[in-house]
Amino acid sequence: MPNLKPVTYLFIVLLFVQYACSDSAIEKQKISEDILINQIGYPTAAQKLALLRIDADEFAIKNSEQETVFTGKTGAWKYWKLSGDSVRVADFSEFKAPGEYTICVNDSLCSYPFKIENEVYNNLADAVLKSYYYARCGVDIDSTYGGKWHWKAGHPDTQVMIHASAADNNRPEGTIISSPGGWYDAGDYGKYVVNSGISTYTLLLSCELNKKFHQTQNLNIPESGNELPDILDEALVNLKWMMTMQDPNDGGVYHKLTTKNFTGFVAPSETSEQRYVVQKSTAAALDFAATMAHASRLVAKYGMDELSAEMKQGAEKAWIWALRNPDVLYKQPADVSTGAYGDRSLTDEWYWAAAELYLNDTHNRSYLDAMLDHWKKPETPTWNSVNTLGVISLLTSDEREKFPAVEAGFLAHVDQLLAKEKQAPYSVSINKFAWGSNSDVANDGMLKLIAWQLTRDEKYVASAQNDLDYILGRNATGFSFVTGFGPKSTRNPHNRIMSSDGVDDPIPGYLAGGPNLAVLTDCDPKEVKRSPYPAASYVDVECSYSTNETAINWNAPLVFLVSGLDYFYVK
Ligand code: 9MR
Repeated sequence: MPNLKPVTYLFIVLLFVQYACSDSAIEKQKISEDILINQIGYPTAAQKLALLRIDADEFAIKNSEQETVFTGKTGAWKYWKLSGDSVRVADFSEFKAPGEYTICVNDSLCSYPFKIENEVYNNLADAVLKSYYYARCGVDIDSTYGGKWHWKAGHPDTQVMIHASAADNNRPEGTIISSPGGWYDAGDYGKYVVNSGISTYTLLLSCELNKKFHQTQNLNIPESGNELPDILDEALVNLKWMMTMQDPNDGGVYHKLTTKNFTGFVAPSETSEQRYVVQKSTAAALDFAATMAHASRLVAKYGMDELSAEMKQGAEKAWIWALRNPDVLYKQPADVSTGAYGDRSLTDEWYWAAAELYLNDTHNRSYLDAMLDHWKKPETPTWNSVNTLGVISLLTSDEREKFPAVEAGFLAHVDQLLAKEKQAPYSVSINKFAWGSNSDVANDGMLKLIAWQLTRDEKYVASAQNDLDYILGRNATGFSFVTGFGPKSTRNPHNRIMSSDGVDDPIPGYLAGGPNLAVLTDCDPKEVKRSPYPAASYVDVECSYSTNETAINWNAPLVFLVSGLDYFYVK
């Protein structure tokens, strides 16, 4: 033993402690993608669950100084046949101190960092709604509002041609009409009435039911600062376009406005193909009637009486057209290959439209009769299943008391969602993975928050939190499916604007469609491998239109879910 002074010993010991406790300890810690978390974080009071695909009986929550601030035991292994893997739950709901943390197991494997704080979703809520500003058709997206994402307008849609399938005596084939504005539907440049209906309605619903949250939200869009909430300004962009899709001669509504075939991955201003309105359909008329009837009530509350009257009249005319043309299903013309949104069963559209028109005119017996004729058990909404939207409108109106059976049906569906979630190893209600599966998760979450608004039972909020956790990373793929949110989040969505804007980072706030097995060959299967399990079959590559596209009907329930949770926790 060398003869050193005590102070030198102390110095050596300190050096060792520093080495052991900091650098080497941090080096020792590896980020593990097998610790699945909500990559943005959890509100202070929320239920907080992570999932582990690692064999560990205990877990630790560590702060940014690597200090353990909470420990817990993990749950039993549970196998999910939809993801083909097993997980153990780590529940740290009890831990409520705000800050930035990781969750670690076996001393060395840690998650990505995440936050615990009350307003943890504010930026997310703004971005998911602002995605609609970036989806505006026919306007310059200016850097004042768009930041590093900006481009020149394309698709003015002032010279749109009547397609043969839409021709009649008043507007023969080739007639030119003007139908500017609105939002691009998805990763393509089309505009589709059926899908616009549910998307716009869902934003209006968030505007109404999460009113307090939206009232103070500032998105930095051109209309910000006017007397309307930004979410209503944004919804009006699409409502005004939808109004141009109604034929003033007979009240019928064109199904869609697109080119004949999908255009290439070029910027909006570089496209020049002729755009057409294609076929009037009963689904388009009914979705239009429902959305306009609903919007007419809301805009009246903001003093827009003239617009309200116009919308109400448009809704009634579309309803009458539908009564006269009850079975005009959309049939894709031979020379058109853009999206079909071809619904085959319209009971739910009839119900939704009847309910909205009834709420505008409660003395009109025919709307009530139509509702009774088309009653269907509530289910999670999709573009082709919209009866539950009518149910929600009824239950959140002054007429609620008159519809106890409707309310019971709605709550029964949501309770079933909660029962499914309890059974599911990933603590999520979804158990069928269709194209756009992430929107089904978001819509489940929306319904749960509405159930909370109706009952004030907080079990629904905890369950909605699980849906958001899933979307933000606690799922079998380990991806946060919202662009720009989360260290491992979607970066390469199937979206023509993002592909052509010259910016490497995706525009933030877009929800990717999510895992499903609908089309396994959208990318070259030799180059892009896909999981055979529905809950895991997602790839973050541009070619995967079936798992990685963005769409207005997928973001809309996410707007509701994030805004609603924010409203709940921050209120
Ligand atoms: O969301 C739609 C999905 O339910 C269908 O299975 C799929 C195929 O018809 O189409 C999806 O909608 C697409 C639309 O047709 C065109 N724009 C992009 C939409 C999202 O992929």
